[in-house]
Amino acid sequence: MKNINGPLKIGIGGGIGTGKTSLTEAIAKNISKKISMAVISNDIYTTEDAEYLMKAQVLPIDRIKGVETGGCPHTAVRDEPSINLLAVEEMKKKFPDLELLLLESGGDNLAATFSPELVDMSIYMFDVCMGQDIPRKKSPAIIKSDLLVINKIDLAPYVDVDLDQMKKDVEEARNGLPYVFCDMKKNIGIDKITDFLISNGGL
Ligand SMILES: Nc1nc2c(ncn2[C@@H]2O[C@H](COP(=O)(O)OP(=O)(O)OP(=O)(O)O)[C@@H](O)[C@H]2O)c(=O)[nH]1
Ligand SMILES: [Mg+2]
Repeated sequence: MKNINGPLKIGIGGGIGTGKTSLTEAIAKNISKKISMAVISNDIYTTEDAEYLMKAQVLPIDRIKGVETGGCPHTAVRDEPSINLLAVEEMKKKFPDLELLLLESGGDNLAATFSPELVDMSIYMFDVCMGQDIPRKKSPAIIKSDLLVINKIDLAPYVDVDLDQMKKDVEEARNGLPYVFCDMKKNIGIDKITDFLISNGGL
């Protein structure tokens, strides 16, 4: 039984609008037929992202839960994650066979990380529109997340980002840890992310 220790819990964090919900949607489309999964999506005052995922019909409605954090996104996933821990327990109870649980944080800053009490591994996202120098600025999320996703590579020419240079800077910041350059609109990089979850998360 794959979920002998409960579902693999993956945190997806990153800047506002970088593509966290798009990634959640893509992962669900890619593997939800083979793997029992659910999503917990954080927003500050609404359940907008959860509603988006429900409308997109990527998973049955009862496998998607919106959490209204009401404050700084990182508080609810790092400093005081009780609201999310409750949501995790609720999903585990509803779906005892659950193998994968994705927890999307609200959009946040470069220091956003997840409490190890809440997730087993974390994915951090930034997008090329945030600027050429983002990987050089480093930060706990860029350096230490289990997987770094650099999204919206399709937009690099429009925001004067040199992807070859960005790759060199990412390599240096990650110091051997994995990363993936993605274009969610064209589904580029998604397979590498799901492969990472399957091989490193034991799915
Ligand atoms: N061009 C381009 N647009 C993208 C890509 N990925 C996501 N988007 C668009 O970027 C916008 C924000 O994407 P979301 O997935 O909602 O981002 P998010 O990180 O969940 O946003 P918040 O939860 O509000 O912080 C949407 O309009 C997406 O369609 C990409 O690879 N390329
Ligand atoms: Mg979102």
